[in-house]
Amino acid sequence: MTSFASEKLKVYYWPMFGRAGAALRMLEHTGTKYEHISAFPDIAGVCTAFGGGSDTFAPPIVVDGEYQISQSTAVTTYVGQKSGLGAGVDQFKAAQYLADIVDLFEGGIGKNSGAGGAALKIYLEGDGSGKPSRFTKQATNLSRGIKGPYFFGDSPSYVDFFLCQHMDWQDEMCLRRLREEIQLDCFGPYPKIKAVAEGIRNLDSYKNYSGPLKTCGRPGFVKEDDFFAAYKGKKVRAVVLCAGQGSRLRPLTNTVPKCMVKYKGNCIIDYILASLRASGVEDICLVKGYLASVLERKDTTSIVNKDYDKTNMVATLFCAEEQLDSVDDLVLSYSDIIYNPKIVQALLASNADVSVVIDRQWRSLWEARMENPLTDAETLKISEDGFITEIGKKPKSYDEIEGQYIGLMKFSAAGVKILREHYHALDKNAIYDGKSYPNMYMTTLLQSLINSGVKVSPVFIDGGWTEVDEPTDLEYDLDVSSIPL
Ligand SMILES: N[C@@H](CCC(=O)N[C@@H](CS)C(=O)NCC(=O)O)C(=O)O
Repeated sequence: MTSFASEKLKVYYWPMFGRAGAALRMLEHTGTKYEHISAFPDIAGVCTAFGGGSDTFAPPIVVDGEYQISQSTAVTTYVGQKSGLGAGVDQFKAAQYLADIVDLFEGGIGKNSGAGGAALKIYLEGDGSGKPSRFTKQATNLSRGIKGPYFFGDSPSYVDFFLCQHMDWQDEMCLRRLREEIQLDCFGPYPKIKAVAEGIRNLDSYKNYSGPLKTCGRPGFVKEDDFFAAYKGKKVRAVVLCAGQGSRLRPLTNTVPKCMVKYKGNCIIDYILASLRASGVEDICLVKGYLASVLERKDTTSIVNKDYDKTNMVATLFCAEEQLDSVDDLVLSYSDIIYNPKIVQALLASNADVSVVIDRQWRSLWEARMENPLTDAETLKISEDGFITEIGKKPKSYDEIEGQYIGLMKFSAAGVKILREHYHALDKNAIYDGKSYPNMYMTTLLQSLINSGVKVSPVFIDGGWTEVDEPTDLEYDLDVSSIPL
């Protein structure tokens, strides 16, 4: 039995459940007639916030005959009590729980997630001091109020609908992705709270709702990849491309892959691992190919490019595609280069979506390694606003070389997504700089990204690295003393 003043209640709210979720769900559940008014001029007329002349500030607003009420807590109480969902409810405790729910979901999760993934992490998990987080205290408190299965016992009340409204909203904003991608189920330790939301979601009125409303009408509200990356603390993973045969280094590569050739007494790969780890990059995946079983390194993961003899760098990278999620940043490294930790740190410090290490002092290294540097060097041009416009072509003169690509780069979590989508959208039958799709060079892919409008940022270095292509490269004297092997 309902006791509304009017035949048909008016609910003024945007075209979504949002903060009107509890009221709308209760009206659906009790079969009460209502009109959902969501055109802006109509909403504005009842909202002081938008110029209206009443004492109700912002949506949701319920109009029941002469009576007009706002604030989602008050609206929920009004609709709940008048629609019969206040039976057995201690109204004073209910007022407390509604405020507690707002404090936890809007003040806690909402406000902190608005400040970014890092702020939400501290709110949910604590500041690392070992003291319980604010969320822990609030959720413990809220949970204690629930008799079970619902707040006031066996049947759902308006407080339960209100909790579910908030749970639905925050699930959509961020909690679902935290559970799925970061395995963080923040309400896991509070089964009573989860049971309330589940109980409401299992009601026929909720399950069978077929109207147009979604929890959140605007996708722009929902947290994006960078938020989750910030939550994870910008974890960086590295993929090292180790599939190559290194034919020019034979016989040194007859029994080991190229990255295991020794430079100053140590395998090239061990310099790479040491520089990455010294810079805090622990999660390292080696993509192996030629003599895969010979390359074993502790605390690394690996994947094998079985077609290593028929494919090139890009195809090798995409063998590790399962490593390329859109949460972690990715450092991508060739395995025939040796670089010091400072170079990795400069790369990590870049905030760009795509960052490529560029050596401005490349010429002295090339001059030491070969007779005519121009024959082996590649073009690199930078725009006035500081982005790479051209990379990896055959240069006609030194003017076309503003630095040299070294085979080390970083993609932000968003950059990884851009890279993957771009690569998969390319025509697999086309020829790229004279190469088939599986044989595409990394610089060709970077150029293709640039051509499609993606900003590729140089991270300039001045030496501190070398490359091993020919046996004579092993004679070059790089100072490796800062690489902690
Ligand atoms: N505390 C109020 C907040 C109301 C509110 O923020 N409404 C939003 C839509 S969900 C709005 O349109 N606000 C407009 C404004 O504050 O200017 C409640 O819970 O009802």
